[in-house]
Amino acid sequence: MHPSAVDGADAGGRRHPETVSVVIPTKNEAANLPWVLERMPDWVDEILVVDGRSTDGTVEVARACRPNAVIVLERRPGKGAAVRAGFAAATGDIVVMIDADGSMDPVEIGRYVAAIQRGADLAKGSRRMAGGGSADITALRDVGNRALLLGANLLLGTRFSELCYGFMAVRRSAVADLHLVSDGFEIETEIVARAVRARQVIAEVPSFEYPRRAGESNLSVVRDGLRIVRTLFQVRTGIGRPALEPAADTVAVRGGRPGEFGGEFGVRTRSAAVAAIAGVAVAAGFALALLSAGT
Ligand SMILES: Nc1nc2c(ncn2[C@@H]2O[C@H](COP(=O)(O)OP(=O)(O)O)[C@@H](O)[C@H]2O)c(=O)[nH]1
Ligand SMILES: [Mg+2]
Repeated sequence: MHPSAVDGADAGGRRHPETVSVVIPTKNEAANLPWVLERMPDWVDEILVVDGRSTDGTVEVARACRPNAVIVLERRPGKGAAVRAGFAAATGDIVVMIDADGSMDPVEIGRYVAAIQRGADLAKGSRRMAGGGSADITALRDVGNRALLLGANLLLGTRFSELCYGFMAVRRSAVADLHLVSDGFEIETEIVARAVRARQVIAEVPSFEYPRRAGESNLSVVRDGLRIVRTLFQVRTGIGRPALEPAADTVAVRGGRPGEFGGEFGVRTRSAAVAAIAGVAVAAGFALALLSAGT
């Protein structure tokens, strides 16, 4: 449990301190996982390593570093499938997801947990707000990310500073309302988009992204970028995905600076027609961004 819960500073007024689970998707991360596990705050209650059939001994390394880590073997391939399996297996009140490649520092986990304890259902990391940053992002990814962020904000009627970043925390009791179905790297976008549609309270917290410590990224900018566009469009329109309740007129989204949420603002969501036009614009914008970046 997070120290603030021990102090009785739990903003929700809950009587029991809340427990924290950390879900780590891994695909051949034996060289990086020890760094991540060593830097895990000691108040984390449960660590779940969701392995994608690694062939480099990742599971053995996890067991050696943390004998009591829960090892979940992914049934279908993909980071999204792994994250969903981790969420399903986690038992903590608050569930944090973090990459295993050393690009995200577990020391930051306290920020995410604190945001949930202050009332957010979803706390999402942002490299683009004060106190955050990236030493990892390539020019191509930066352009693609900006295009997707712009599109997501247009489609969802939000003002997020970040979209495609996998350091997040959720209140476990709110996960079922998201009806997540993604198998791939579009999972992060799906979590955010569905949280907006489910009118959950969303907080952004600053995060610094380091270079992957060893090995290569599993992400393909074009393939996964297009999956993200499709996910945004599907979640927004309900076409091609399990339907959600129609979104209400307004969603509450909270931005924030380190140590606070900042102002809360209600944002009107747009009509389906505007969303469809925005969707086409997003796809075109993303394609143009990729072309101009020279792929
Ligand atoms: N279980 C599982 N984990 C995956 C899979 N693909 C990627 N990951 C993990 O997801 C995290 C992010 O993947 P990474 O390749 O670093 O993508 P990037 O950060 O977007 O470049 C890392 O911890 C990977 O090991 C997969 O198919 N299955
Ligand atoms: Mg990475």
